[in-house]
Amino acid sequence: MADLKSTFINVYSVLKSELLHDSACEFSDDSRQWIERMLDYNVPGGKLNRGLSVIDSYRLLKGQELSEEEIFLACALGWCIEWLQAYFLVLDDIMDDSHTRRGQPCWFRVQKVGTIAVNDGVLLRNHIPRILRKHFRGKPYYVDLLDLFNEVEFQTASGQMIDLITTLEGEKDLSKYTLSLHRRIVQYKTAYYSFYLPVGCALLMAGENLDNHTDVKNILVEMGTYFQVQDDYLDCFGDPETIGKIGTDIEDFKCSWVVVKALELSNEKQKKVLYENYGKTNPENVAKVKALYKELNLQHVFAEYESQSYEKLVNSIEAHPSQPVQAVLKSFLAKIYKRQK
Ligand code: DMA
Ligand code: MG
Ligand code: MG
Ligand code: MG
Repeated sequence: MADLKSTFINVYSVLKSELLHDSACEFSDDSRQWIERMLDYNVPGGKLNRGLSVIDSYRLLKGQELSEEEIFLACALGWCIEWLQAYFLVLDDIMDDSHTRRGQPCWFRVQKVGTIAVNDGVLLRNHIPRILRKHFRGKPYYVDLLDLFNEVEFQTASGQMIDLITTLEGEKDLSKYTLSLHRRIVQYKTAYYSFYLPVGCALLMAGENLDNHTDVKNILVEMGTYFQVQDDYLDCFGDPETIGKIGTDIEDFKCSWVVVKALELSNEKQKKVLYENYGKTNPENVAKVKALYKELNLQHVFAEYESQSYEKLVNSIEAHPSQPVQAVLKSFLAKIYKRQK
């Protein structure tokens, strides 16, 4: 595993160097330095779960050791997902008015970056088809790969839109925050790119037709939903040192799983506390919301949700007819169950 991670990191350097010497653009030393710093700051610093899963999944689907070339290609695809993630996060942090990410200031908060971060996001996004063209153009699954990335990007941006327009000033209305709205948001903004995309990439490399794997997609979307509920929970109850970011969901009036559950469990008096304090930046308001969450014992409610989701996921995985697919899904689930970051 440690070895796989270092192979993966080495491929990052190769891809970065190719992008810095992209012949379509005659970069000056200054531009090259900007891109390099921007990439190093935003692309490799996360858990790398999504990227590494492509290699893991591909190996399990093939059922035998991979050649060096196959490992390189799986790593390159894994990095494309990490690039996509970096692109979404750079923009997400601006829109969510966040402060830190992966234990450092959000990119747009760095001196001299500011709104240039928007264009950096666009660049990150544009690096993906360049990597794909360079390494996959001759492959029979090239078109399907491009189509998969495009489709998933569209789904994610649509999810982000729903997430954001629910918080619009003047339209803040807690009564519309239900589990079904929450589900729609997280399925689109998180599940497709974080869970379906890595396995979709591995399936394409293994020569599969994605149309034949909607059952796998459904399970992965369920897993991604569970993952975003964890993210919502950690935003409020996680340790910022461990998760590398300071939560902003309460301040941002987000349709988080935590507030949806709180609304479900509140009596009229408690609901009033939520209506009066949710979505305000003043720390006193935030503290009142957090105190109510504790009063409602949401930590316990989450622990129950977590074990139930796990059980359901294991059951649907074990009902899948293919052993290699089961192995892929179980390995993914093991990486996130009871995660603290
Ligand atoms: C994350 O939603 C979704 C995308 C597409 C980045 P979020 O704002 O809850 O993420 P985070 O908590 O990491 O800011
Ligand atoms: Mg965010
Ligand atoms: Mg967000
Ligand atoms: Mg979050």
